[in-house]
Amino acid sequence: MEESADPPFVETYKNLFEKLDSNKPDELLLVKECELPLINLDQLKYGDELEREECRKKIAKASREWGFFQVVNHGVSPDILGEMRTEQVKLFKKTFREKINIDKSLNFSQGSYRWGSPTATCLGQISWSEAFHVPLSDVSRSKGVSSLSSTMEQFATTLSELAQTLARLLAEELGHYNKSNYFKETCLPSTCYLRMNRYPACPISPQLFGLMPHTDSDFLTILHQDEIGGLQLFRDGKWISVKPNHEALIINVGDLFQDPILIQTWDLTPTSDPTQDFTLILTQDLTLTKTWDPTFGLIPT
Ligand SMILES: O=C(O)CCC(=O)C(=O)O
Repeated sequence: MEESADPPFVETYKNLFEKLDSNKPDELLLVKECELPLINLDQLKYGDELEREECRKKIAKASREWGFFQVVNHGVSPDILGEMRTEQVKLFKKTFREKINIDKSLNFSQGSYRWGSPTATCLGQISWSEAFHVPLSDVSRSKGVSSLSSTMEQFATTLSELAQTLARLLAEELGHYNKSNYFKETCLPSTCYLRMNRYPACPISPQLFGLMPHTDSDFLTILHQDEIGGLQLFRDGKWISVKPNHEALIINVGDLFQDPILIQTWDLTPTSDPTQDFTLILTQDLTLTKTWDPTFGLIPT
């Protein structure tokens, strides 16, 4: 029998499934789809002073009002996004056994591969997903080991430049104009991560989370979702679903810049296309040797 690529979700959680309610929960039916504010970064790169200022204002407004926005003309070419996605699909197609051992062959730190929720004691605590969560220091160390690691390195470098630009703009929004090196010094490669997520279809129930509700405890997260989507955020007292835009990157202003915003993923409907239901994430976090300076301030909402 062919070995499975999927983690052993069903076997692991079978006792919890006994408590399953066969009705679709209201929350799933009621979630509305929304489009995040869309910002064209060409204005920032190629615009005159007035256009650049207008773009900065749009970023600040979206951060204040949503804590989330999407950017196009972000500098990450469709080619590199496509190559990264191809490598991601190939990686997750490996058997579960290969995935749990892959850190050695790729020179990644132990535990880079994760799946499910080890401590779940009820259905609401299960994250029906698997991920490679790789510090950028591992990404640069492994460059050249395989086509995956070289592509990851290229992808992470471009995304990090974008993250640094956006973080600097947000710091300026908080009145810190002299912090041009701040993020280079505080977001070191060991505490910034490239995460590749996969949300396998759940044969048991649509009631389970792809990722349980959480907040991003970093400066900034950049996310690319495929056409399937599934990302939801909590806004004005209810969950809303973020409409996928394949050309755009989603920016989540993290907890170090703003009051925490709850996010979750929730779309485990089986798809006929095995190259679907993946996301790519870059997180920019504080290095462990630095303590956060609370006078930095939070973007008011
Ligand atoms: O994959 C997504 O849409 C969200 C991922 C996420 O929130 C995470 O990896 O922390």
